[in-house]
Amino acid sequence: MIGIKTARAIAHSNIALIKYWGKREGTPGVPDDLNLPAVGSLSLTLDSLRSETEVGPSPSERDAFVLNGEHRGDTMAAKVFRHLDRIWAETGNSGPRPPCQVISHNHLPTSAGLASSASGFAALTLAGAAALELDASPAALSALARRGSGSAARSLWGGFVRLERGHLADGSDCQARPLFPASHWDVRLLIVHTARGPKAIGSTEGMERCRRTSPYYSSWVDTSEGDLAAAEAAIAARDLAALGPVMEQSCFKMHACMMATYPPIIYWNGVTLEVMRAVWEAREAGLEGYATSDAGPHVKVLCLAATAEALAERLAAQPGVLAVESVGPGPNAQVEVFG
Ligand code: 2P0
Repeated sequence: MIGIKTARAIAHSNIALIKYWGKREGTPGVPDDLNLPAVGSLSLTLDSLRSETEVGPSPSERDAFVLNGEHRGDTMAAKVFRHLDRIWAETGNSGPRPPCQVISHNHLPTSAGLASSASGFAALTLAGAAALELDASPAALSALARRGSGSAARSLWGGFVRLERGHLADGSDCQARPLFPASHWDVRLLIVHTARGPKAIGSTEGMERCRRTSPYYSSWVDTSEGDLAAAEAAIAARDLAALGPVMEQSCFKMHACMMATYPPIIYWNGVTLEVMRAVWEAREAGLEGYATSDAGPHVKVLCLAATAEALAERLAAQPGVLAVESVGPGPNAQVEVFG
């Protein structure tokens, strides 16, 4: 039996300013397991919201997964071990993968539209690759993280990160790259919580339903590259008034595409919409913020650090809002190997 190391990784969550939604249709002969996105995306990595994952030899003959102190044997555990199998396959080792123990802590609500899969699969990829001694570049690790979850490819780096759609059938050019570090721009993302509990429909299923049934899907895909270029230029110039409208429109195009599926997919609740209106009203009143939302009912608002406190206070006073967290740009993911 081949011995493995123990490695621990920390990866921070990210929120897409220009969204990823939809997967490329499979190429004959290429496994769907590559999880190739139909569009590129651009995100902000978040401080304080993070996953910490340790991968090491299992004390028993079987794989074991512990999430937030609880042993899991469900579909989430199956996804974790499938991802370790992918990493193992990349090492070129023959024979079965040694049984692993994965111990993970999510310092954020799991599966509530706050991107736990992004930080979770990024940390798992880094810790798994170090434990199984895969020699791979950061870009190759990003492509590997993408196979666990598309948004995870972006969580390897801090600050502003872009994931290219890529065009190669094997997905090797579908990798994220850091655009600007966290220190580039002192912005805040206000996370406005509007509900408790997990989301109603998983992203993977939602994306597939959009591709199959939404009449707006092709427009969504066709307009993404232009949004990415405009957003990247606005971030380079630290121009919030240029970034905000593109970012809001990317969000609304994605949700319009979802709503037009059959059956419809609506991740928002009434409070979500009221908060968005409150963001626009605050903007008119001189508190500049721009809204986005993901596969869940929470609203995330991008603003400058200097505006964050006053805007957060105003949004927290909105009826139905449960909490508002102010989060800054986060750092690169890190990994440490023990013995
Ligand atoms: C994003 N989302 O760009 C978009 C915006 C949600 C809305 O990436 O199927 O968990 O595992 O590749 O990454 C959420 O989907 O999806 C997501 P899979 P993932 O952040």
